[in-house]
Amino acid sequence: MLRLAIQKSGRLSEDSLKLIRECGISFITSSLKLKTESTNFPLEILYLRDDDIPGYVADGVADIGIVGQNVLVEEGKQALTVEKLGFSKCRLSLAVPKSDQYESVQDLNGKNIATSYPNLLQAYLNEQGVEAHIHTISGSVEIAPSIGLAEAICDIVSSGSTLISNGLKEVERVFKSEAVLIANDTLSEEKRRILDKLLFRIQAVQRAQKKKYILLNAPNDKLQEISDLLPSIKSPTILPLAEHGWSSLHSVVNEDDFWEIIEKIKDAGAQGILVIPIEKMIV
Ligand code: PRT
Ligand code: ZN
Repeated sequence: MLRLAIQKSGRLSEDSLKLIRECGISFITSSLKLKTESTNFPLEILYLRDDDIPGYVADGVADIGIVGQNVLVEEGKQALTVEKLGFSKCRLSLAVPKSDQYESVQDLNGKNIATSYPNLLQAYLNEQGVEAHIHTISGSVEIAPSIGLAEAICDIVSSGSTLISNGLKEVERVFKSEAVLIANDTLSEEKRRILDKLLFRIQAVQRAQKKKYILLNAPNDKLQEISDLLPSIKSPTILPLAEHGWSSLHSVVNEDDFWEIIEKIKDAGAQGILVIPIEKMIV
């Protein structure tokens, strides 16, 4: 059985559980439980504080874990990153009071900076050749300038609204992060095989999330033009409609190109366009 550590409650929890469920892995959750076993896959889930996950994986208490790259790098524990998971995207940024004059990172020389990420911040300051005083605090970092604890902060930013509501402006991006699947670097062969199975499913789920299935009707003389606009896995599926001279065309499109493609195929004569989410995609 493979042991997976995920965050018990916080910003990573819901998406971590959702991903495991989308992989067809069933388990019973309870807010009181600290671990559960899957009923249909050799997986045990441990629920932990996110900060503890890299250490548990490095020590082999858990075999794999889901954690933000910010926490993984900050903790500096030995663990392999096996897959980027694409959720909980955020950045670690430096911010100063909105009214401050700020030209470059050199302005932070000799300043006090409050953060919960001293290691990531120190590495960045070293790289930039800046000497500043780092004050490590565990939370409410954004209020540090207004209470006189520091002139600048270094904290996680997502939408940026927390900075704005605290009268701060983002001035430098220190680190980009998203959730990743990590693994202990000395897994047994049997556990590695289970991890490979899990990874195969995760990749199928992730591939599907970026794609949409598209169905449309078109007159036969427009099919070639429309097909050329639709980059599909191999080539689009074309089925004749009951109405003479018309066909139904099925294909897969990238979510990113989606609106641009829709406009073009409409202009080319496509009608009755349906766009459907894909649950899993095996290639
Ligand atoms: O209790 P536990 O220790 O497990 O959880 P935690 O409180 O330490 O972490 P949690 O649940 O807040 O975050 C878990 C992970 O989610 C982080 O390590 C990041 O990898 C990721 N993540 C993504 C975020 C955010 N987005 C985020 N916006 N982590 C924190 N924030 C906070 C940030 O600290 C700031 O206070 O949200 C605020 C900024 O958000 P915006 O949208 O206003 O910019
Ligand atoms: Zn934490």
